[in-house]
Amino acid sequence: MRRAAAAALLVAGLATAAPAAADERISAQTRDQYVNPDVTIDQGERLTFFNGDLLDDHSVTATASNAANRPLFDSGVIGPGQEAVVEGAQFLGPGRYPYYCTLHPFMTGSVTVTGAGAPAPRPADTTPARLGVSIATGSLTALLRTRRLPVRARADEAATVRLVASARIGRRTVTLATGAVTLTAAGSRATSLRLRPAARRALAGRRSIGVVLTGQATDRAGNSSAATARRTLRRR
Ligand SMILES: [Cu+2]
Repeated sequence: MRRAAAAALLVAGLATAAPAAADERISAQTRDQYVNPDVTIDQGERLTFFNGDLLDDHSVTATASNAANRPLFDSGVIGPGQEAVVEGAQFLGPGRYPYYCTLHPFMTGSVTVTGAGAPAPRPADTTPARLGVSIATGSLTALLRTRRLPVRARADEAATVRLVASARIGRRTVTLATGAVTLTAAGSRATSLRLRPAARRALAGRRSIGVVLTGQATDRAGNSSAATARRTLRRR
């Protein structure tokens, strides 16, 4: 008796946790309008976009972007009579998410996600950030005066970038400066690395040096990638 009751509770629990079975569909019609712009889905539910407008292409594209600067969900541009999955909607948590048509920004709507169901598990991110680094000065004089090396790092997703600048002086490779920058989203960020005192002494009397800047990025999933920049710094 008690066991049966527990089993019944378990079944009830599974029923509420399981993703909703029903699909939801946004449709467009002639001309340049969504038939049902405001739709409601449960978490994990599949959302599709049917373009019933015989005269134009349209999309369903989230206004908000993710950390990689891509729309939270997007059907892509769909031709007349075609239907496509609104990719990304299955990952959304509860809330209201405005969207628009990338070809006709006056076409707008919203996807409301209820607290029911569960978001689809995201596929593991195994792609490292595309990283670029650069040295933002060519002046050895300025480096010695400010004791800072201005540099820039850019990546196509959020990442922490560790930076090491070194130079070959005589037969030795001298570490000039180290540091790190955090990119909270795709983009570019400038910083300056403090020149080590030992490096400053090693540079005294030099007319020019070849600086190598190495960046190592780690994205939010732990994937790493590297980039290198070289620049000759001269006395000015
Ligand atoms: Cu459109």
